[in-house]
Order: sequence, then C-alpha cells, then structure tokens
Amino acid sequence: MRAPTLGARATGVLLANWRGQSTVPAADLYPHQWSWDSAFVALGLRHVSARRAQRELESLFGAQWTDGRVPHIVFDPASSPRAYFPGPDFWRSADVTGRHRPATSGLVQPPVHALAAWETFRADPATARRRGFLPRLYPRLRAWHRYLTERRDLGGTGLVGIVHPWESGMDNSPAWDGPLSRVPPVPAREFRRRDLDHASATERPTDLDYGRYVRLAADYRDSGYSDRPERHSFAVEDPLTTALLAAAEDAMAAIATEIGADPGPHRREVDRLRAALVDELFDPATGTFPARDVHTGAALGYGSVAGIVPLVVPGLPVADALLATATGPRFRLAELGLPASFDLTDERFDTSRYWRGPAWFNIGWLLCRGLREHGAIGLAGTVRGALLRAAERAGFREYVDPLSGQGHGAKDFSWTAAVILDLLH
Ligand code: 9YW
Repeated sequence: MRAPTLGARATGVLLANWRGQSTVPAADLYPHQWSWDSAFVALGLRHVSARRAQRELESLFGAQWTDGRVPHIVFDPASSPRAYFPGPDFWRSADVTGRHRPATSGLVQPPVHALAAWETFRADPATARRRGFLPRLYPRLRAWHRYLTERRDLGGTGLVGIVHPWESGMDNSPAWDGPLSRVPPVPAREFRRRDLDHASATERPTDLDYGRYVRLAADYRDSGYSDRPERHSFAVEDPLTTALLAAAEDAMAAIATEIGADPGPHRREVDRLRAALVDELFDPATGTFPARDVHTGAALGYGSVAGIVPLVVPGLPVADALLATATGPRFRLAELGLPASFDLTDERFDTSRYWRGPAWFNIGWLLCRGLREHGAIGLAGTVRGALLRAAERAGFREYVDPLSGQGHGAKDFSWTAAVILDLLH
C-alpha cells in the first residue's frame, strides 16, 4: 500500500482535532478553541469541508463579547477545566459577559478572521450563500474590528495596541522582554503550569515569563477588562496586529461587495491603517516595523519577524525595504526558506524556544501571501517549498528549527496541517 500523501495526512490531523463545532490547536497541549488558530484552521479546512470551515468561524464569533472583542480562548465544556492553565475559573468571563456558556478568556489575538472568512467563502460560494455565511458574519466582523480600532488605539496614534504578550500571538518573543521586565511576576509556586505536562520546558516560555503573563492577565481581569491604557503595565502598539487588521479590512471590502454593502469604509480603513503603520512604526534604518511601548515610546524588537509581516498589507510603499530585510543576514529567507521568528544574528536568537527563533507555519503562510502581493513570486515559491519540505520531514509540528528543519513543540498541530493543505492547493 502506498503511504498517504502529505495532503491526506494534513486532512487527517484536521479531522482528528475537530471537536464537533471547532478545532483544537493540539489535542493535549491546547484542548480548547483559540482565536487566530481557528482562522488559520478555516483556511485549510475549507478544502476538506467548506461547511466545517464556516462552522469553525461561526462558533468562534458565537463567543464574541458585546463590546465586540473576540476572546483568544473559547473553553470547551467537554474538556477538563484543569486541562489548560489559565482556565475558565481564572478568567471568570461570565462576571463581565453575564454568560456562563461558553466560558472564554478576556484577551484577544491577531485579527486574521475576515481574511479567513473571505477565503472560506471563495472555496464554495454556493454553500456559503445558502447558509447566509457572510451576511451573518459581517456585522460581527465589523464589531470586532471596531473594538480594535476604538478600544485598542492605546497610544491615540491609529495603531492597534495589545495589553498582553499572549495577544501578540508570539508570547515569549524577545520583543516583549523590555516591557515585561517591569511586571512583577506571580511566584511559580502559586500556579500550576499544565503546558509542561505536555511539552519540554526547554522549548516553552520560562517560569519567570509565565509568572508575568499570569500577573498581567489577573490585573486585566480585576480591572473588569478595562482598556484604559493607564490601567495596563504592558501596553504595546503592535505591527503584526495592525497589519493583519489592514489585510482583514481589505477582505472586508470584498465581503461587503459580495453581500451588497458599501466597501468604501473598508477601503478607507486599509488606507488609514497602512498610513499609521508607515508613519508611526516603520524604521528605515533597520528596514522593519518594530513594535512600540506606549508608556515609554521605546521601539521594541527590531528583530521580530512580526516586523516584516506587514508585507500582507496591499500597496505597502516600503515593501522593497522589507524584502531586503527578509533576504539579508537577519532572516536569510531566500537561502533558508523557513522564516525564523527572530533575527538570526541577535544574541537572543534560540533555535528551539517558541517565539525566540523557531519558524512557524502560519507566519510562513502570511509571508507567502505578502510576498505574492508585492510581486516577489520567486521568493514566495521558495518559502512555500521549504514549508512543505519541513512538514514532509518533521510532520505537522507546532514549529521547527529554521536552520535544520528539526521539529519541535506539539505534534499534529492544527494550523500547521491547515496551512500546508492550503499551500498544496
Ligand atoms: C497560549 C494556541 C496558541 C497560539 C499562540 C501561541 C500559543 C500560548 O499557543 O499561545 O498558551 O495561549 O503562542 O500563537 O495561538 O496554539
């Protein structure tokens, strides 16, 4: 018998991680629904079952708060409340939402959802139209984006701010070391890390980092999830979140056109967010978009791959500079194909510790899209080929060593399988 193809194996992972209404990122490590994971999952799932991909996004938006935020975790009541820390008892979302089901966290994650919704629609317009997929989702996506532009403009500059490293999607990136160092950690003896039951401590954030994450999340919860910047000891204007919102608004213009709404406001949002990014964050000296600390004004993390992901923004006027950074010594993208999550030449670069160096498949997917958007077709092909080869060799791992391709973290990781499946189409 012939071995199953890469695509068949990717499909198998998505089917195994499906929980009836949504997909878990990884069966043991992350046994609930995560926000930006679901968006990437939909991008792959649409090739398996368009209806399931639509459900994935609908179930996430079913947990949306009345203020428009889409929580970063939607807890699965069928999974043990002790399977993941911090769990539902920690976040106490019902105190704010008044709803006990579903229980959620109160943080957010990068807004890839409108883009995923549009791509999901495109995979099977007939099923989507029959189910009223886009007309039902559109007002929810608008409320989500409004939450980000109104409540999360923490610096009053038009950029989108984050209040916790978990919100960046890249929790232990060296970019956050500076502002995090000001946060008093909760002592490790006061909580029990469930992640270490399933993953090696050498590949995960440290206890000190985790203690700081717990402190920030508890403070946010205790403020009633208030978004006033002075309430947050960690407040950062984030290029990845802002760029993905711009790309999402571009998708919203297409969605609006499809359902007979006015695309104009969305096009203007793309222009506004693009201008804010370039005017406020772009650093010509390093050819990248560092984040910015709202409290000190300091630029953070010139070395983060988040600083080159703004390639996904259509019409970005500084795309050439980002391409030079991507292919230069700090990322060596043309040679490696795999996108390191942090500057290879920085002393903090680490081949195997989470967001401090390893290559992630969702970031690779975003870069492929951004490179194509700006005409770098050859380089997009190189990245695509390297991602496929890495999955072929290492399996659908959470992340891989960008230099050797060796797999790390969870096995059968959903977004890895999903973006590989999409790249195969
Ligand atoms: C956490 C689920 C999430 C991802 C994040 C990744 C990690 C840590 O796992 O977050 O405990 O939430 O950093 O991007 O969404 O896969």
